Amino acid sequence: NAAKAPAPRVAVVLFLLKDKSVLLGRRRSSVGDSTFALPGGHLEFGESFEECAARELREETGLEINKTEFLTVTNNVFREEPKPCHYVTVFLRANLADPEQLPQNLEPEKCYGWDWYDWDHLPNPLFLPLEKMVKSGFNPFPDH
Ligand code: 8DG
Ligand code: MG
Ligand code: MG
Repeated sequence: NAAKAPAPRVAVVLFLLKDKSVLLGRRRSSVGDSTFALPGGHLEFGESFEECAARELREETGLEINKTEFLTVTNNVFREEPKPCHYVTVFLRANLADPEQLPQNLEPEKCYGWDWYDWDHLPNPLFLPLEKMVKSGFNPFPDH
């Protein structure tokens, strides 16, 4: 029944880079529960990828960014999750507008907390889309 078939959705997620670290939060969600993931969320009608990344990061952590750049896009089908879903996930990177600004856990019902993790010592388990990228050798830093 086509009317009931769920459609793929667009997600925008952000590698927020600070020195050799990235910002990750442990998810509280029906998708990838308790895994470490990037900040991000659903693209809203009319938004650019950059606007979406900045908005989601602000909503989730209070942080402000600059120098936002497109990195890549991946196709992610979550068949085995309690609520099966399909995301076309757009990955951007950015830097903190103010390197002194600290992340706040502004959506504690969706995240156990945010922290910086050294790229060479990422936590486990990573959210599957991120895990796949890391295993493939992907590196989000401009000068690696
Ligand atoms: P919103 O209501 O604020 O728009 O959405 P959200 O509650 O912030 O959604 P989300 O789960 O954080 O992100 C939407 C989807 O993006 C998520 O269900 C699957 C996909 N996604 C990936 N990789 C990542 C990632 O590393 N982090 C996040 N947050 N989402 C990701 O494919
Ligand atoms: Mg969100
Ligand atoms: Mg989110």
